[in-house]
Amino acid sequence: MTKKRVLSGVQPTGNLHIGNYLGAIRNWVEIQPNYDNFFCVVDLHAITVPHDPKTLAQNTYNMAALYLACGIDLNHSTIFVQSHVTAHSELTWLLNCLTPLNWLERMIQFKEKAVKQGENVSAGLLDYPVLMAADILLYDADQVPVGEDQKQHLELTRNIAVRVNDKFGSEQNPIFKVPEPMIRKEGARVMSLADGTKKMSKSDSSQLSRINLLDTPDVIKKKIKKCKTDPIMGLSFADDRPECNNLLGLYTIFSDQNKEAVADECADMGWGKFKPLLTDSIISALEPIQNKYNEIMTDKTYLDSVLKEGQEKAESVANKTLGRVKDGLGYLPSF
Ligand code: AQP
Repeated sequence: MTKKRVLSGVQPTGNLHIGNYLGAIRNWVEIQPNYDNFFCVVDLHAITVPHDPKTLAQNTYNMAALYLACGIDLNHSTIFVQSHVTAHSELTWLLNCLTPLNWLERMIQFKEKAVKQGENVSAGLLDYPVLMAADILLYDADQVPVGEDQKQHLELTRNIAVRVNDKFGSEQNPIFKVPEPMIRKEGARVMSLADGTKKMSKSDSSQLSRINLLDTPDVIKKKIKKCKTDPIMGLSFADDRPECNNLLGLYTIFSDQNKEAVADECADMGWGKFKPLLTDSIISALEPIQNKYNEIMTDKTYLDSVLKEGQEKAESVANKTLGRVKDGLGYLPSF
C-alpha cells in the first residue's frame, strides 16, 4: 500500500523557537515513518515581511540543518528549499487568478501582521496563504501538520482546491487533492513568555518572549527566570491563568509526563520551586538537538547534497502537478 503524503514547512525568518518545534517539527519527526514526507524551508514566504538579503541564505541553511538535527530522517522524508522549485511561484500565480480577493482579506494573520507594517505592507503578505496553498497542492498532500495558528490558512487551501476542481476538473479527474490539517492538541499553540495570551512568535521584538532551539543553557535559565507569572499560590491548569497554563504545558511536554501527573506534582508549588524544574527539562530536551546541529553545520558538503537531492525529488512531483493544472486551465503545452 502506498503511504499517504505529508507536506509542511517553516520560514527561515530568524531563530526557530520552541513554539515552531512543538507545534510543527516535533510532530513531523513522530509521524514521518507512517507517511511519504516533504518538508521545505519556505524562503519565498520569508520575504512577505521586510527581510535582510545578507542573512536570508544563511538562515535558510540553518533551518535545513535544524530539521535534520530535530530528527527528520531522509529514509522517510525529503528536505528541500522552496525557492529551488520554481513550480511554487508559478502555481501561486495561477491560483492568484482563481482566488477571490475577499477570501484573503479575511485572514487573521494578514490583519495582525499588516497592522505592524503600516504603510509598507506588501501585496506578498496578503498573498501569503495562496503561496501556502500552492506549496501544499503541488505535492498532492493528504495531511498538513501545522500549529493551531495555521488552521485558517489550511481551510483556505481546501477552499481553493475545491473551487479549482469544481471549475476546471471533474469528479473522476479532480485537479487537486483536497488536504486535511493535522493539528495535535498538545503544543499546538505555545504562548509568549512575556504574555500568556499572545502566541510565541519569531517576529516579537522581545527576545525574552521566546526560547529558541539554539539558546544556551544560561540564556534559557535567564528567560525562564524573567518570564511573566501570576501571584496565585499553587500552580494549576486553569483557563483564567494563561501564563501558568502555558508554563505547565511546556513542562508537561519537555519532562515527558502527562497533564494529570504534572497537575499533581505542581499543585502546591510556588514559582521559585517550579521555574528551575522547567528550566532543566527544557535544557535537557534541547541539548541533543543542539549537539547534532553543531555537528551538521561542520559538514557543508553533506547539507548541500541533502538539499540538492531534495530539490530533485520535489521537482519531479511538483512539475507533474503543475502540468496537470496548466492542462486543466487550457494552456498551450510548452515545447
Ligand atoms: N507559538 C506557536 N505555537 C505552536 N506552533 C507554532 N508555529 C508557529 N508559532 C507557533 C508553527 O510553526 C510552524 C512554522 O511557522 P512559520 O515559520 O510559518 O511562522 P509563523 O507561523 O508565522 O510563526 P512564527 O514562527 O512565530 O513567526 P511569526 O513571527 O511570523 O509569527 C507552523 O506550522 C506554525 O503553525
